[in-house]
Amino acid sequence: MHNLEESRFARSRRAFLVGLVLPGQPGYVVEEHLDELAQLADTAGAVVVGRAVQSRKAPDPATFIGGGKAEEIGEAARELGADLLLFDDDLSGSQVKNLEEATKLSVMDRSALILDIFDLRAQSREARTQVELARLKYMLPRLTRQWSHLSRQGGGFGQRGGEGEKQLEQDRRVLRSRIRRLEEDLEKIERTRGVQRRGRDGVPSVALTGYTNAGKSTLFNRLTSAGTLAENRLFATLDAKLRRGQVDGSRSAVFADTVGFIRKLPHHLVSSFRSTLGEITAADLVLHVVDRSHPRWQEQAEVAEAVMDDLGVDRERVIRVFNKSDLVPAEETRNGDLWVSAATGEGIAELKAELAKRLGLGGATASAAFEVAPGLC
Ligand SMILES: Nc1nc2c(ncn2[C@@H]2O[C@H](COP(=O)(O)OP(=O)(O)OP(=O)(O)O)[C@@H](O)[C@H]2O)c(=O)[nH]1
Ligand SMILES: [Mg+2]
Repeated sequence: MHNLEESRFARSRRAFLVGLVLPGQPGYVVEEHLDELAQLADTAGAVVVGRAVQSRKAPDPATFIGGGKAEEIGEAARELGADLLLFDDDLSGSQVKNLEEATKLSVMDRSALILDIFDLRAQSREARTQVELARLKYMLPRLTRQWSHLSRQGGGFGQRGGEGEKQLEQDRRVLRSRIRRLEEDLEKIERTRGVQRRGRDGVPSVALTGYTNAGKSTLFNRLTSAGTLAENRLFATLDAKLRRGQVDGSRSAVFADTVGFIRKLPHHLVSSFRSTLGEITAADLVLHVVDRSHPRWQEQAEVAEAVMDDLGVDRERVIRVFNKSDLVPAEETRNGDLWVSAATGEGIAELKAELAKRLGLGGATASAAFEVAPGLC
């Protein structure tokens, strides 16, 4: 199995980015999407050497961008010393195969790149199990007779006729049984999380969520004085982190820092990360952190809201907070929205007051609820 995974890694590769513009889509949006893809590539450890955008009426079923264009891009990319083509959209197994043939380069799609990053970042057993499950589910429909890396590993690549089919069927069976085993492991982990959560019954909980790099961990640190890794990289946080923080005076809540979302997040990742994301669905309040200084903050906020809807988060429980106010002209920040700068601490007191209000922490009689369950740091 490892061969397959190694062949999909972006680390230390020289990557050339490819985007597709469809009718009605402004070119600058695709460029901004490629900027994000470049950030993803960087996070995955690749060096970006160039990019190209192709306009078409519709994706080409065989090669996504069209055969002629593929050859052209392959040549341009090879001239720049690229050894990997990164596509901003999802490709089928046969598209990858055809593109690799036409360009003589390795080809990876956006989902594979995101899975690669998650794989790099996952540390806990829970996160590793979730990432592996998502990866196997991604691979399963993409195993084709021509493009079966498992077969290649087993020495079966290039086999003819029935041999290849048999090998492919065997590969699929191996994947399916590994998927089942991982799902069972995750169910156990999820049950444990449920038990732990019940142990905190009566303690108000606030989950931080939002687009990747919005500043969730930085805000979490502000709210809880925790030393969680915050960095200018996508998906710095994969494990949900729990910690208590003061909301007002003597009273506290349990805060959860969670994995960030991104445009076109592979849906297998969302379903595989169900146990981690459970912190969001189970929380009394959800703080939706938006990097308001980002040129595409609206799209990012919509992406996060769509994932929350998918997870079944009740919108009533969501508070939207605009972060990075220090990077936004002051006049824009006086509009009645909740503005904070997790970096400078500006607006944090107002945010806490809003949290206290929404959690109903107004009266002294409620103070019994703020005894935090043992076992929480
Ligand atoms: N200027 C400024 N930078 C901020 C602010 N909040 C966070 N940052 C920076 O934004 C980057 C991302 O912050 P994180 O807290 O890691 O973001 P995150 O949402 O946890 O990201 P992931 O875990 O990767 O999804 C870091 O470089 C932070 O220093 C802010 O209020 N102002
Ligand atoms: Mg984080």
